[in-house]
Amino acid sequence: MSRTDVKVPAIGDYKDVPVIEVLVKDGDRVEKDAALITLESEKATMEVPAPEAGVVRGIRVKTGDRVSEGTVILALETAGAEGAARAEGSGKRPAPDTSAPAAGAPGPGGQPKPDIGPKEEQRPPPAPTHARPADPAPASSAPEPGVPPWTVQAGKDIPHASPMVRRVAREFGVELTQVKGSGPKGRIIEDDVKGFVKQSLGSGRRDAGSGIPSIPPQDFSLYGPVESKPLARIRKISAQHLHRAWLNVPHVTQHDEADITELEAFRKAQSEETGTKLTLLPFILKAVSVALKQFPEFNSSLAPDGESLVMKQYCHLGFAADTPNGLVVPVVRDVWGKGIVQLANECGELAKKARDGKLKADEMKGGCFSVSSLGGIGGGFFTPIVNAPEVAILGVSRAQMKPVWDGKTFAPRLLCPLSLSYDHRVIDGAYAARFIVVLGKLLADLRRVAL
Ligand code: CAO
Repeated sequence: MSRTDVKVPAIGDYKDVPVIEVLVKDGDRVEKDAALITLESEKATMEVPAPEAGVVRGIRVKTGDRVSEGTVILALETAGAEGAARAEGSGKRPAPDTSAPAAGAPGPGGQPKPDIGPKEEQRPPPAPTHARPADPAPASSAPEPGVPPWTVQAGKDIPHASPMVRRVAREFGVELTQVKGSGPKGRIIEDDVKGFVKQSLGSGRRDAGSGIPSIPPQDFSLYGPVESKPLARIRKISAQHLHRAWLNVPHVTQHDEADITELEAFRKAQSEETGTKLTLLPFILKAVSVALKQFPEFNSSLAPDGESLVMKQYCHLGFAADTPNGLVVPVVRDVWGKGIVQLANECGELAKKARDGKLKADEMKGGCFSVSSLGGIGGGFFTPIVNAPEVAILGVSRAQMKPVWDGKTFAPRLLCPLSLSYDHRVIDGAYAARFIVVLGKLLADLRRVAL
């Protein structure tokens, strides 16, 4: 057994660098190159590695102490020459030579190594970890004279955290750019990571560890005045729901235009005759319900194990309603059994309740298929997000009068843009195209609804 003092290796021109973490304690057995302490200069953090395997004896530094090149940080009890010989004799691999290459020879990462004194003091250079967020990105990876290689890492967007905290974050699958640091100068400490994990679990967030690269937070106030506006509860709920659907459902959107010239004339005439304000929406719902009967896979949901379809023997249709607090989707029940006037009345009541914030949870449940109508507002085709576990949604945009070739001449026709998004796991493109063609025919000639 022999005892070796482990000293801070060459760290360029830096002096009095603070120790921010002591990663070992007396009696710990460490492997060669295991991190012993973490130092932090103004520009970067780095770990001082164990020069060889051994047992930690007599730690001489604590967090907050300042060290420079040559400061003894601890003693390491090692097997020494005797132990190495024994290891060799017993067939075990002896510890590799830890002496550093000659001054000027490339070190790890191809960087020239600074001269670090007498041979017995030569150690592998401190493990580079990360540059501080405020570091300007260097123009090249070559170190400036007098600057140790580890300070030259690019890293403008790399969060400020010690290697140990990074390890903890890696273990939990936490993206450090998402974590707010509470340590000195905004450094992320272990408790920040743990707090983030707790919060993520509590809020049902899935971005930690989901494998989806997160968007690094930005300080927008750097570019102009900003203010914070809390999200309404409905918006937060629908955001989660939409995000979940977007991530789970492989979407395809099929567009088409339905000729609603006759339907529009009928709608206006019936509004007058019945005294009920009939918008396009109830007609769309009715036509969709008939198309769903012909294409029952659109009226299904994928079983959670993905092995079968749940075919629904009923037809409840949701429609997206724009409210001051965000998007809600009330559901009209049993559309197969209802006429246009009844559907118009129910849509009107549900839309009013939605705007007044009086919809009950039950009135938004059980939908088989949804319609998102932006026709009252304007705009062309769009790509609605499937309201999972439903398998499709129809987007309806504002109808416009357009010239249509009828074989002899161009005739003015009122064309309504339709955008059908569907879950490609359940519905094939050809099936979807047939559905939208049939829907177009139903809307073009409402008599087909009665067939
Ligand atoms: N083309 C032409 N005109 C249309 C039309 C279309 N596709 N759709 C509606 N219109 C007309 C209506 O007929 C009505 O005209 P009149 O007053 O002359 O009769 C006018 O536009 C207003 O209709 P409306 O949109 O208020 O009524 P609606 O029954 O068609 O729609 C509702 C009700 C609740 C769907 C709607 O108010 C709404 O909230 N739409 C927004 C849905 C939404 O936000 N979707 C996005 C979800 S994804 O982010």
